[in-house]
Amino acid sequence: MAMHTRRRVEMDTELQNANAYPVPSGITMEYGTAGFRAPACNLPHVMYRMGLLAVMRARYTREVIGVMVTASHNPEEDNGVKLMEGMGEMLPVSWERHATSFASAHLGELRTQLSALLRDCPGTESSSPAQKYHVLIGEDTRASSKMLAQAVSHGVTDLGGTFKNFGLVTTPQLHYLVASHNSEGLIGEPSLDGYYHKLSEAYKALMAQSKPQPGNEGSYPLTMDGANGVGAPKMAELLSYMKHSLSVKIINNGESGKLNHECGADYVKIGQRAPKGLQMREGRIYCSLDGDADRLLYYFVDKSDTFHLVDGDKISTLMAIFIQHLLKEAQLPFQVSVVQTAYANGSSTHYFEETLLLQVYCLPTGVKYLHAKAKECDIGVYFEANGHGTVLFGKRVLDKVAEIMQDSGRPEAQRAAATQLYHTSQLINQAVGDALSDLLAVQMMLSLLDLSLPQLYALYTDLPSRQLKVKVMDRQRITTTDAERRVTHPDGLQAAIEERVHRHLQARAFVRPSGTEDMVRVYAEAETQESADCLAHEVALLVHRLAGGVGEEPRAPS
Ligand code: NG1
Ligand code: ZN
Repeated sequence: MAMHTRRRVEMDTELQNANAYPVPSGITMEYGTAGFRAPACNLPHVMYRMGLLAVMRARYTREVIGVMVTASHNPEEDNGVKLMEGMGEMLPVSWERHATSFASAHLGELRTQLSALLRDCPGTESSSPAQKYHVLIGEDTRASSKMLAQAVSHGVTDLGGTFKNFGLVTTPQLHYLVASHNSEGLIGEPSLDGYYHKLSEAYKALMAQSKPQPGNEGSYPLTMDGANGVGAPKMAELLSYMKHSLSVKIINNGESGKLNHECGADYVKIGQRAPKGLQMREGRIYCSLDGDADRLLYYFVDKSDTFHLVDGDKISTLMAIFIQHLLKEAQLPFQVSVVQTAYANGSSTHYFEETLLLQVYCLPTGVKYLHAKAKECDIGVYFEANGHGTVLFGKRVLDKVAEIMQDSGRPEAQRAAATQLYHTSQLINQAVGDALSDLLAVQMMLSLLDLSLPQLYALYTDLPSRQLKVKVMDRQRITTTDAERRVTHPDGLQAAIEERVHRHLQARAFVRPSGTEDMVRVYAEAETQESADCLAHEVALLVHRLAGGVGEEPRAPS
């Protein structure tokens, strides 16, 4: 049987569509922080090859695999692809290198690589005729997504796999679909209806347990910026399941504006400003999604019209406080841990450690790292400052929660708190950061804690920060250590950064190559905005000078 399978992939006829997807000359790509991302015109061959790889991975894991066609917050002209599996996790790092070498393999090499993978990965070689290798495909709203999703499906069928293309879905919805398929309904029905049903029922159950606080939600009406992406129509669908338990005004819904253009979570976060055209008013609250709805940020203006951002760090603060409170009420001795990246504001880390007395971990950028760490915790709250994150509940915790819920001998308050923990674990997407699920969770937690968004914002004061980008000849020449907080190469760069940092108060700075753009990212924070801006510029200059900068030197802040 193994020999038969091996021969099949080596035969020309088995890769019927391969000739339609030649590798363009001069293009090599790496499977980065979030899969492949590039201008859409450079991607058809990558998509086809990811269809092939998805089938190989399905053979190996014996699970349904997901392939999402999206470039998230990148401009409309870009696109991208990432694979997901099992309970919705990202492709493991050990297979990212197969993805990278498949992506630029010409036809002959591709066959050789497929054969090598069949040979080297136990499991990929054996196949029973009854075993179906099934791939779920999702697309975002980009004009190129349909054609690219079709290229994925050609790769799938060329290796004898079957697929279902769900068309327009958010990235987290595809994660849910993959996880629910693989768990045979245990986490919910494997359909969009199942997704909406699960979220809306959990939300309603939690809100039903809240003491009536008339006017709470009404006094903070929510406006959601959909980034002109897939999150807008999907939020509208979710609202139709909410039966008036939540009302959200959706703007930038994609009917006229361009995807991620002057709107969306990335625009709001980087510029610390509202999406273009939005007139903010005191007393209202606002949030922004990114292009594939896995990031969420909130914001508001105060009396003097000053803009305030409630970023991923503050959202994790809310979630940690809420869960810590419920654990206490439920008399459960479990630990809440917080997982961050180096981009987390220093004040948030301080608040978690010193005020909430929680364990904080710092991991390299990329939710796959954060997710893996959070999974090791009793309850792991992880958010990137940019608004991508979720809360994971360990099995030990959920088992104990179930036990208390069912034990009628326990005090009512303890059982109520355990029930709320259970519904919270159902509301928050356990596979991946999910803007729609996070939005419901934030609304619910603010309401149940009787906390306003400005009150959440005021729990601690962010240190002023600045992010810049520097173009260099080869960004991979910069290597880092200590969760990306220190540079190890080129020589001298780290010492020079430290020397600049010491000139500022409460300062910190680091640089790392982006995994999604051909840029080096610079981050600085300090006691004042002026100081953070100045430090970021100084460090950007160092990168340009010591790490092969391209074009003009970064300009000083005006
Ligand atoms: P890169 O380009 O590697 O910095 C960005 C974000 C990540 C993550 C990925 C995937 C920052 C600083 N970086 O990665 O956190 O969200 O995109 O979308 O926000
Ligand atoms: Zn995204």
